[in-house]
Amino acid sequence: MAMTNNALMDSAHMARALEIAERGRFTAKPNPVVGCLIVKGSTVIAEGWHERAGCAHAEVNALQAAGEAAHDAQAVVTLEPCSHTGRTGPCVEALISAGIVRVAAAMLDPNPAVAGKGFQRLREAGMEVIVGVEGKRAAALNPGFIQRMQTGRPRVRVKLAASMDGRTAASDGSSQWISCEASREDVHRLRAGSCAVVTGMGTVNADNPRLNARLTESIVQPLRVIIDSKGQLGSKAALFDVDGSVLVASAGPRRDKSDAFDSRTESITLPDRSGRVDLVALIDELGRRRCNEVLIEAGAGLAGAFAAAGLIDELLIYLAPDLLGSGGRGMFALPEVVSLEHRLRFEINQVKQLGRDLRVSLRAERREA
Ligand code: AOF
Ligand code: ZN
Repeated sequence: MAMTNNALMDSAHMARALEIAERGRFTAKPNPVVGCLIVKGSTVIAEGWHERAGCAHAEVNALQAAGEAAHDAQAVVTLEPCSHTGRTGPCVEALISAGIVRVAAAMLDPNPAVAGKGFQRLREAGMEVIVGVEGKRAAALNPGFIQRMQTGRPRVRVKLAASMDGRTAASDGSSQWISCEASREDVHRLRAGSCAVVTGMGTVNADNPRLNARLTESIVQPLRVIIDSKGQLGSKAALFDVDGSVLVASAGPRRDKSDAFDSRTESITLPDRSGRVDLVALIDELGRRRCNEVLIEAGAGLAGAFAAAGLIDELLIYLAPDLLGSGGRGMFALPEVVSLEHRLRFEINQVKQLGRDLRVSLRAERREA
């Protein structure tokens, strides 16, 4: 069926609302990114987006920019306007009192505190409400938020950098830098868009990373999580040289009890039956801490453990067009995979060239029901 003029206009406006929502990518977490336009006919009167959790929502920012002109206008918004009083007041009431007559929204807010109640309130107030404009694209803006709201668990992404022959280090252990500048900057964008970045003690000992996101844009830094089963992490690690919180997950007491962490570091104990950190319990804990996107940046041991536990939603592999030879370190320790029938199956989601590297995005193969 051909799209009506209204539908075409809604789609065009929504494309712009989706674009401005992206501006909150590194700062809105753990809230979703949201964009909103106030329009009259084909004219955009004002734009707003959600910049920071705890601050004004997209609709309120757009209404404020529109001022009196919002009267009799329409709102185009990438997410259902909220009906609850959280850290800020309900957007539906702001839209109603500003005199908005029609709302075109991309999708329902999966937050159970809203989930349809926003649309209901707008309709009760006599507004025309259209839902589903560019819905797929809007859902793709906030996959981690949607997953956490629906399941309590964050979206888990594992990132690895390797040579074309799948080695993460040469046989002497040297690994800096396998990937090119463009890939490394991309990883900083991944970190900046994540609520938590997770690594293991193997990586801390080998690379002494800071694990923060280093870009020129304004960033709410991710929580840095260290999986330290044996309680070996020392307070002199480079992690502690930069701003941002650290969560240390271990399976038992710390080795050196005299070496205290500073006040922005929290320790938790989550042992599994074999004396290692229980990864499922850790991911659940990060969900409780309102993490939408969790990025795992680890070596073969931990990456293999996440894969074997079936915890990976997306695998991002940065491949440099170089060979490091079969003596180099592999990407996943998977001792359970001894035969082809045990292989862990993924499917290709996206392939992109970054500088001289390839970034391959994989997701777990969907099993047919
Ligand atoms: C909107 N517009 O721009 C955003 C919404 O803690 P609060 O008060 O900021 O509320 C956060 C919740 O509000 C969040 O979980 C989601 O359901 C919704 N986000 N809603 O109408 C926005 N960011
Ligand atoms: Zn709101």
